[in-house]
Amino acid sequence: MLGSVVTVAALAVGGLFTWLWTGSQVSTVGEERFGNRLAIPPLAKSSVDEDGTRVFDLRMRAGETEFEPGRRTPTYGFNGSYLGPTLRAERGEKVRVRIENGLGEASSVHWHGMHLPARMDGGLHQSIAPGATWSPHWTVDQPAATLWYHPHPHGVTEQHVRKGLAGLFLLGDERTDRLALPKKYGVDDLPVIVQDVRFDDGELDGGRNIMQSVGFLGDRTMVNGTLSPYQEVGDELIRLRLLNASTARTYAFGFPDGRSFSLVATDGGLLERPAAMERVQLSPGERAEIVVRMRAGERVVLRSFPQDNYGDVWQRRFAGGDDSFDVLELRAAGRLRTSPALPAALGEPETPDGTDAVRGRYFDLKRSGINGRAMDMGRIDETVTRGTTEVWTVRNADGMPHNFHVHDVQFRVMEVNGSAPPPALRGPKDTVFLPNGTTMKLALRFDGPADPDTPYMYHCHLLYHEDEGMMGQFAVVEKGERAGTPTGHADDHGAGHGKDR
Ligand SMILES: [Cu+2]
Repeated sequence: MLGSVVTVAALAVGGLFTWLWTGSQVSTVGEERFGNRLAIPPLAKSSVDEDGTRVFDLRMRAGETEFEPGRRTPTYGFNGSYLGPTLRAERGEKVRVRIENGLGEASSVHWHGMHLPARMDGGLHQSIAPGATWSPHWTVDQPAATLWYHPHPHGVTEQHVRKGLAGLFLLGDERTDRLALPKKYGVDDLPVIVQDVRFDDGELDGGRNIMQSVGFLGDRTMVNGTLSPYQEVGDELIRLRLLNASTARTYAFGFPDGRSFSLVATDGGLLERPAAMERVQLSPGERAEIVVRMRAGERVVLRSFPQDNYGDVWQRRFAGGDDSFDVLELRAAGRLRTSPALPAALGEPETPDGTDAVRGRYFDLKRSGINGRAMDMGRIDETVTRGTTEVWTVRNADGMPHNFHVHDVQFRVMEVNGSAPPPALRGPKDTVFLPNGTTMKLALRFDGPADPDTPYMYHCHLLYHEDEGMMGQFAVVEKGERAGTPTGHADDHGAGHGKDR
C-alpha cells in the first residue's frame, strides 16, 4: 500500500517535471506566417537653431497599439503609441533633445552608448516628472554607430522599456559616410529592433515564473513593433542594424541555410574590417550591424538559434538558452540592384588597448548586487580620473547569465577567460554578455568632462536585475579631486524637475 503511494507520488512529480521541462522551451521556428510588412521607425524631424544646434523633440506618451488587427494593447511610445523615431546626427554636431514627459509617472531618457556629460546622460539622476520637459544637449564626439535611447528610471526601467519606450540614435561621421556600405535607410539599411513579447488577453504581459532567473521571457518576437514581419528588399547587399531591445532575452542570430554574413559594426561602431560569421549573439542592449548577401527571388528568415554557451542545462532550458525564434523574413525582388563590394578596411579603432592603463578595477556580478552591494543612488562606488585609461575585470560566477553595460564610454574587450576575444567582440563595445563562468578584461578610457557630483552608471542590462539593484555608480573627476555627493538621489526625487536644464 505504502509502496504504491510512493510510486504514484514519484510518477506525479516526474510527470510534473517532464511537463515543466518540455513546456519551458519556446520555439516559433516554422510557426510564423510573416504576414505583416515590417514597420520602419520614421526618421525624427529636427531643426537647426541659430548657434547651429540640431534640435529634436520627443514626447513620451501612453497610447494603444494594434499589434494584431482588432486587438488594442495599452503601450508607451515616443511621438507615437509604440517605440520612437530614429534620431540621426553627425560627429561634431551639437544636438539638443527636448523631451516632454506625457506619461502619468516619472521616467527618464538615457542615450545608450553615447559619450556625453553625466548631467545629460539620462540615468537615475535625471528623472523627468510627469508633465515636465528635460532638454539635454551635447556635442557628438565619437565614431559613426548604432546607438539607442530608452528610459532609465530607478526600479521601473524594465516596465517602461517593455511597454514600448525605445528608439534608435544613429551617428554618422565623414569617413564612414564615404564608405561603400549599404546606407539607404529603410531600403538596404534596415533598423531591426528585436523584442520578445507575450500577450495576456490583449495586454503586454511582463510576468516571469520562478525559474526564469533572468526576468521576463516572451513566447514570440517582434521587430520594430511588428509581429510576424516581412520586408521586401531590392539590393544584393542588405545591412541589418540589429538591436536587442528585449528586457532579458539573449539571441543568437543567423540564417537557417547556414549562410555566413559580414559583421561590420558592434555597439560603438565599425570593426577594422568585415568579419564573416554564421551567428552573432546579442544580449539585452547590444547591437550588431551585419551585411547579408541576397539572391534574386529568394525568401530568407533571420532566425535566433539555441545557445550552447548560455549556461548549464537548467539555465538553457528555463532561462531562454534553448529557445529559438523566426524573427524576420527578407523577400528579395526577382531582379536585384548591384551592390558595391564591402570595403576591406572599415573603422579606425579609437578604443584604448589597455597598455596605458593607470589602474585596474574588479567587478563581481551577483544578482544581489555588484561587488556585494546593491545600488544606492546616494553612493558613488568608483571614482575615475578624467583623461586616463583603466582595465576593468568583470566576472560572473553567479550561476546565471548576466551582462555588463558602462555608460559614457565605448570600451575594448581585451580578454575573455584569458584568451583573445572572438571576432564579434573585437569592435567598440558598451555592453557585453557574460554567461556564468565568464571573466572579461575591458580597457576603458574616460575622456570626461569631469563632474564629481553627477555619476554615471554601470550595471547588468538584464533590466529585471538592474531594477533589483544590480548596478553601481562612477564619477569622473579631475586628477586629485574627490567625488562629491550625488544630487537628486532617491529621497530627493523632486529636485530640479521641470526645469529646462
Ligand atoms: Cu544580470
